[in-house]
Amino acid sequence: MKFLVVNGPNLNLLGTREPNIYGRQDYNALQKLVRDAAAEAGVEVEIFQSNHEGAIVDKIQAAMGDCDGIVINPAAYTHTSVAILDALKAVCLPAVEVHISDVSTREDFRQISYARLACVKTYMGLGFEGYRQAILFLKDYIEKQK
Ligand code: CA2
Repeated sequence: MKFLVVNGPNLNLLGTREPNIYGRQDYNALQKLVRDAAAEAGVEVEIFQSNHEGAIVDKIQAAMGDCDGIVINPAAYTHTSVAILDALKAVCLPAVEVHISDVSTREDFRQISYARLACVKTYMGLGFEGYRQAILFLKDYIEKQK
């Protein structure tokens, strides 16, 4: 079983600013947590980060036939991107949405999530741990579908 983990714009800068919201750990630490969680779940993982909406759409499309599920933190594109929503719907792969912060308690403009409409579950406000839980949940979810 193989999962694609997608991270959207500016998440490559984790650990450099806003530690009160996103913590002090950097993007390398996040990638390590994701790889460790995948090993724990016994799944293969590919991690992708981009600051470009079209590149994220291309990567989601490329997952069709190559991956069994997607974990996605679309970052700011969560709140704006119908293109990412459509790509998630088009590939028909189970997807889980992750946010490091608890977007439900933040600004009004963060209250809409387009990506969520194509996701089977959302984890938010758990810091990096949300990615681990998403990977474990997705493995379980896919096995139950069989
Ligand atoms: O909480 C999350 O994971 C978010 O997806 C993070 C996005 C934000 O736009 C979403 O509303 C919630 C922002 C990621 C920006 O990451 C930064 C990294 C370093 C310094 C500042 C921001």
